[in-house]
Amino acid sequence: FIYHNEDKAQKIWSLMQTYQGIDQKSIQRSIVNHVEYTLAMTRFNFSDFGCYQATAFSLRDRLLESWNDTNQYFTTHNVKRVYYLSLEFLLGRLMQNTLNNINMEKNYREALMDIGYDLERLYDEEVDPALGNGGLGRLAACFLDSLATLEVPAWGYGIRYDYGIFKQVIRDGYQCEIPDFWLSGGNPWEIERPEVIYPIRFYGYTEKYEEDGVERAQWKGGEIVMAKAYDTPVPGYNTFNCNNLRLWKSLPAREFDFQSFNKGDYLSSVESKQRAEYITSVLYPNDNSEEGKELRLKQQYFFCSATVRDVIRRFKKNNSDWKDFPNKAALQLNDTHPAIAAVEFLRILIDEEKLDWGEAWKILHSSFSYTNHTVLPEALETWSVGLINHLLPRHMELIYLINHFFMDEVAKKYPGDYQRMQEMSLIAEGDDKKVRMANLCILCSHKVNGVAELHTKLIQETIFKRFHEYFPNKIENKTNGVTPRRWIHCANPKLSALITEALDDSEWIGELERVEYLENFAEDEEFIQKWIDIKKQNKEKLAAKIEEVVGVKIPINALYDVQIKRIHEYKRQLMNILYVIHRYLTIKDMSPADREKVVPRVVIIGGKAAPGYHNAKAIIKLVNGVGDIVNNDKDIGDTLKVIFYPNYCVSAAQTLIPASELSQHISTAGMEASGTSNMKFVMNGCLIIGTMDGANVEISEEVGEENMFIFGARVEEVNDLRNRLFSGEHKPIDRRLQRVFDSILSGTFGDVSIIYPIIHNLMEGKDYYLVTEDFDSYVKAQNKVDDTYRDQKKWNMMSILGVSRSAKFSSDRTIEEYCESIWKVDRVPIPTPNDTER
Ligand code: GPK
Repeated sequence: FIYHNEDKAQKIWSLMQTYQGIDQKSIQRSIVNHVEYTLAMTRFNFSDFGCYQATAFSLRDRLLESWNDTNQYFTTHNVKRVYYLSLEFLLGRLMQNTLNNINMEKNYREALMDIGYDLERLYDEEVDPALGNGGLGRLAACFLDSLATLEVPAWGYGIRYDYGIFKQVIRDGYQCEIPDFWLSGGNPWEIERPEVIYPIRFYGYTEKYEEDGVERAQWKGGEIVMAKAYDTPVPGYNTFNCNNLRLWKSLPAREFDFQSFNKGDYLSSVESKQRAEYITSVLYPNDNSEEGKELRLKQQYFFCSATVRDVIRRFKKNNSDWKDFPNKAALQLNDTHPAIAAVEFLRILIDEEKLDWGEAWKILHSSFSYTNHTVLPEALETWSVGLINHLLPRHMELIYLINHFFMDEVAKKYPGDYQRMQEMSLIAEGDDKKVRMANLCILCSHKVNGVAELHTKLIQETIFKRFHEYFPNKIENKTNGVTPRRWIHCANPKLSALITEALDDSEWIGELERVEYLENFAEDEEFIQKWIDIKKQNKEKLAAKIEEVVGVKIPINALYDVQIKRIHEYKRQLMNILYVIHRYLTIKDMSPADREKVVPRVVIIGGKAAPGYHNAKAIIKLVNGVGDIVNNDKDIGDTLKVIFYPNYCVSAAQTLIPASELSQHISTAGMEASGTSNMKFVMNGCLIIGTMDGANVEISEEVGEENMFIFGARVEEVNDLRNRLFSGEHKPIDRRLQRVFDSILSGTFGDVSIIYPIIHNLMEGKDYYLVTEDFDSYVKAQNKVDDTYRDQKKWNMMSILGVSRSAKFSSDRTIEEYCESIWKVDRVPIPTPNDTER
């Protein structure tokens, strides 16, 4: 809206209190105003939850100031922007992170204290927004923090699911899933944008017509659903820049279905409208596997179409030449989930903007790029041609066209090599033809990346081998990272303060390279003592939490050994619990005097299983069964405790990681693309027991193999070992492991029936994940853990060295690399309002 009348513009300007004040009175007034005017509660008596909400609204006000200034600035300077498209953003709670990023935690704590509220308690009032499954979604959230911190103009785009990842509760040792309607208490962080709304088409048909001698196509008919935008401001650390996360919600189109209305079927016409809202209702709870449901494809197209339209609208506001598009926008596909965005973009350029194929393809190809997160075949998305054709008929035509041109090229380069053509085709032939979404993404992108060095090498040499030969400069590595703001500074404030004290300033929070200097303290007795004290306090906090949620009292003077991640056979939580049983049986055999010499351990395992993943659920049941027996065994006492930590989520991680001393990253080599929690643990002074897989390899390069507990088959050995096992040539089962199997199968740890098939397979050599193969070397590594822990000085030195050498794993480093070699975008710091304006 433009004020044509200067006078009115002046008046409005003078009405605005330009920026919120940062003094105590202003903070308090803003909070209390929100209590009364936004929440309509009485300002004389409001609950912790009310106070949390009002505080969040007062923070949102501040974020909106910088959000508006940032976007205004980006628009007037017509800068290049990054668009991160992801079906998942696992944000975690926002209040503490916001306060720290805008450097207001102290001011707010004191202002709240002064009116009788404890900020730390308010943090616990916040729901944990969990619009993601695991690593992939959390990576997107860390990237948002780093993008804003590095002052890169960037927006995240995704879906505003009504239901995030389910809540896990354990009943009789079994996982139960409870729907997570996270919006029931309202969401003070978001801004609804009723004016940012796009119609999205499904089904229908394509119509061909001729225009100026050119054959054109148009997609028509079908049904229309509306996409409405909800924005969440994303403040950077120590900058006035504020980026945006735009999430789409589906709504019915406004027009009424007069057909059924006339038939007098009013209620059923409302019902059919309601189906529109269903699209964004729930996040699919699968991690590293696809389900192939039509509704999921609808979600993908729905959010991609709205996003592409929004991006194009923003581009057109300032630009008139399509050739400039790649200089103004970089679209990153987080896995293949948003792959259809590329086809939608092409469709708009060709059918609506009337560009010719060559031009459109070039623009698409120079602005899109794609990240692969897994080599697991069950996670590589394919969609049946029939389904795409039904839901998105024009897109299916375009996919065939893309494939047609590409296959022509391949045929020219490799005449007669039909095998190669078949492998590289976008279409997997067969009774039920499928579109291979990864192939589509590779073709449409100028860059493709893996998420750790080993993983990138594997995709180059295995699943994308043909593409790597064909486009030798396309596939490159971008090792993952995590944000030190959330994962050190917020999660472990005591450690953060100690680092700041040692380095004599806090700049390391924005430049993690600076922690290198901590190396000088690795043998400093006084420093080590402080280091130990902090870990102890974090362990006490965790122990209290575990007593509260699980009802088990755990000792403080034990080694806290933690494995927290989605439950998956390749991650081998099973190997962990089999070892725990071995440890239990060993301690049971000991004399009381020998038991005294055992290093006491608390083993904590946490993670959700996809609701349909039976083997993963069986493993959860076994862990709970072992806990029940071990934790109540008088012979064992405090030498071993086994905890299944229920409902593992971002906020649980923020308590668990700072309290951990040993963490397990024990996937079969070659199967974990990167892992990101391994990085968080190292940053919190935790040692790693792990295989040479994913980012563990690079962690060992940085911190030194001598400062980790590395074991197990290497990636080059896995195929041979597996073949040998499956051909029946396996060695006899390790006798310790056999004893563990016997004790499980005799019912020591509860119901045998659901775990039986898994154990039975292992005994038969049907051991795809090499649990039996790696067991011996795992036990040896565990023994080394115990020996090292006995030497507390050594242990803590390793811990300090780990932190001081963790800088590579900051997502700031990762994002800098993406900016440099994939997105070609610059930092754009926006001017900071000076204090007189405040
Ligand atoms: C990979 F393919 C997938 C998936 O569907 N979900 C998911 O979380 C993870 N991932 C990998 O398993 C991790 O190794 C990796 O660190 C993470 O993505 C981020 O790249």
